[in-house]
Amino acid sequence: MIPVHWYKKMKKIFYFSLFVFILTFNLAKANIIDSDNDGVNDKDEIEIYKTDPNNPDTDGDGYSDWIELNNGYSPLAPNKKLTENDFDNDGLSDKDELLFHTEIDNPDTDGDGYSDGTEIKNGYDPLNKEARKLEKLIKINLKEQKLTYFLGGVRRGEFIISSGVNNTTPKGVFKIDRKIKKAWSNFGLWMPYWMSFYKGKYGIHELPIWPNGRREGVNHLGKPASHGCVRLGTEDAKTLYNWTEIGTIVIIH
Ligand SMILES: [Ca+2]
Ligand SMILES: [Ca+2]
Ligand SMILES: [Ca+2]
Ligand SMILES: [Ca+2]
Repeated sequence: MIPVHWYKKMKKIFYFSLFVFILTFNLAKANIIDSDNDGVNDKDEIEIYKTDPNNPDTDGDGYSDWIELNNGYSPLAPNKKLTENDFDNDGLSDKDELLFHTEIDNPDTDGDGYSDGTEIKNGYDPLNKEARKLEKLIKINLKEQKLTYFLGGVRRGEFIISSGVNNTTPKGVFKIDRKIKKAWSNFGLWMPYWMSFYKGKYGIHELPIWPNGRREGVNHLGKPASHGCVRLGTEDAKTLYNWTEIGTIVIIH
């Protein structure tokens, strides 16, 4: 005969297993369930996109949530792209919120008192209460003559460059070690927004200016023309200069 306490124990185990099974089953179901049949599952609608899981066209503009999301439009605002909409008014577009995994309907995802937009603008992790910075990275593709920069692995922009002729731009992994707003070159011209990545020898800077005010290499953007530095167009150089920090990694390939 089975002792009573054993019987009770078995009964407990059975009900607990049943509970775990039902829970797992429901969680799995929630992942695939799509109540309004718009192609976006309920879990993602609720947790990520903040759309109505029971309405295939949340913003009522005639396009389903799925169509909008897959074409770069906001399902929360008629006729607005994800890049143009800022649902929670935190200074970060809905597109960026999705890329950085912050909450579209919460202006301060990590609750540290700084908005998601402010954190990204200043290079901080919007998902961490601690004042932790996200990694900044500049990638330079010599073959394509393009510079791309990333924050926390998210691409923030891309510019056309003009690198050194005859493979004079060094390849490898470097770090920005110096920033000078207007540097003087040994070749007798100014290099605005100069950022050295090779002990002051090579850098990224704006198209140089001769002492008489003439801009050098305007027509050469997109092809190698320098002595080894990486040149950028006027607005681009300023944008990158203001974004980059000493220590920002530069990968040249
Ligand atoms: Ca749905
Ligand atoms: Ca819609
Ligand atoms: Ca937000
Ligand atoms: Ca925050």
